[in-house]
Amino acid sequence: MIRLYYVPGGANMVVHAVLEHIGTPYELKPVNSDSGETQSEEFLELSPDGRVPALVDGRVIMHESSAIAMYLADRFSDAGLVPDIDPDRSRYYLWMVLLGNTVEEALLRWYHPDDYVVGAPEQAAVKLAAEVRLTELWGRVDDALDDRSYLTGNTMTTADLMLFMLCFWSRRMKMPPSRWDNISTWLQDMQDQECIRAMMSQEGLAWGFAS
Ligand SMILES: N[C@@H](CCC(=O)N[C@@H](CS)C(=O)NCC(=O)O)C(=O)O
Repeated sequence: MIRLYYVPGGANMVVHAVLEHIGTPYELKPVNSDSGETQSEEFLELSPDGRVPALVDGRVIMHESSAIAMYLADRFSDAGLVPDIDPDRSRYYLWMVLLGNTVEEALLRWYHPDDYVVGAPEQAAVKLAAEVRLTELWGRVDDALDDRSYLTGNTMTTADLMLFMLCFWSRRMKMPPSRWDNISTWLQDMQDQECIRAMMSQEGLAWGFAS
């Protein structure tokens, strides 16, 4: 059976929502990052950076949320999480990579500036720069939602589930993504999606949850 290693509210959220949407049986395995479990020899074999999510699917062992989400969406293609007609498909690749390596990276700088620079003033500057960058990126996401209901077209894909996780992480920032009109409308729809509701409830999360 597929096994997903997670911490509540971690980068596993997108993978968890994908699994819920697909409806295949899977097992959730909690990992305690505070007790150092993510740095254990056993876990590092699954995820060499010592980070969640990690996924085991038979002989397949993966880390990196966007890569795992795309793998599962392809493996269970009947679930309809990957658009198969261009230009939606081209937008899907663009957003999965941009969300995973640019938006998520800016958020990690905001949450963990100590991973990037030493010293309190330097860390405050990294955080501020991350907020500025995110403000620009939310504007681009909002533009993409201007003439379509979802990020890549008119059906929900893995890219929307990835974006939802990143919006959730950003909800307490000075300029949360919900300030943008199209994102706000999209967020209301996404919060009602069955797979999002199931993932949030199983991870003990709510939109007002302070992490
Ligand atoms: N780029 C990675 C980021 C993963 C990541 O930063 N995970 C955090 C939780 S959001 C983590 O595992 N932190 C626990 C730790 O560092 O011990 C991904 O998207 O999978």
